[in-house]
Amino acid sequence: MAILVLSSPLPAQPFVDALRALAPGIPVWSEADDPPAEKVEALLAWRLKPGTVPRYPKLRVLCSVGAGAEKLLVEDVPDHVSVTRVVDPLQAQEIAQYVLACTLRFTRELPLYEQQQSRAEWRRHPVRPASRCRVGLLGLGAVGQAVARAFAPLGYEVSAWVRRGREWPGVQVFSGTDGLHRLLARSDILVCTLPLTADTRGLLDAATLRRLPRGAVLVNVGRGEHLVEADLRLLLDEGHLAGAALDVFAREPPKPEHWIWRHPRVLATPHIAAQASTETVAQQCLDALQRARDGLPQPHAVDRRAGY
Ligand code: OXD
Repeated sequence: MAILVLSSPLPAQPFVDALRALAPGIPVWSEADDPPAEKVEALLAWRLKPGTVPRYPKLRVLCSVGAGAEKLLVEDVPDHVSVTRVVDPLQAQEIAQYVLACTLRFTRELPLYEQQQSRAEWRRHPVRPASRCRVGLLGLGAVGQAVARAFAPLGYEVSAWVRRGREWPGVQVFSGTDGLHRLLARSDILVCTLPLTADTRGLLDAATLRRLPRGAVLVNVGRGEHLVEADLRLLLDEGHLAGAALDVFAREPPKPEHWIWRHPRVLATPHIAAQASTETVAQQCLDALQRARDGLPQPHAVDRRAGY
């Protein structure tokens, strides 16, 4: 029985090497090995096409190489196959660092000072008061919580929109449609940390973004499909939004001619806000396989109905 790595577009070899190093007794293959399908017990993958899973009749567990697993939730995954995702506290911390760095870049006017420096221009601008740097988080899961903790010492007010209302120290929490509108109206920085589900796809459209205060900034570390990219462009060009930091895109990478690469108010990064270590991914895949063999619950199971 074996593990098959289907991590495309991420290279498979680092995952294959890490799995082999941690479990020398288990055969580990990549697609290039053309493995016998009836031997595959676990798939480690980033995205799957319909028709892939039924090829492996002995499959027990489907492990995402990422924190998000929505691209594995294809219709033909049988109920007895567990779907798991990576949960890495360091990853949440890295995303919080990224969000903080992007936010401060905009709120402390670093692009402006970089332009001035290129002209050897010594000109001081007033510091934007914290009251105009209110942070609104979409989602307060492991990532949202790490982001909230990172902002706590900076004096920036933090609010969050969650599916089910709950208390969180130092964070004003909103839920429901009315709650979303209230959160948007008070978010100078809107940070999307949501999982991608049927309910959240396309949430960041013109109607939503227009509810932000004029001059707001969007930071998207959720999924590219949360954002209607053309609507973002409209709001940036109208001047309603002052900027956007995007680490995720509907198509990754965006085509070279995509406007997003060249827009002066966009910071575009190649899905690097966090990267779980290959060792962590491999270890969690091996644990998931062992638990599936032993009939134990999966601590990092994806709830297929909720979609995350
Ligand atoms: C993700 C990841 O799921 O980078 O986006 O892990």
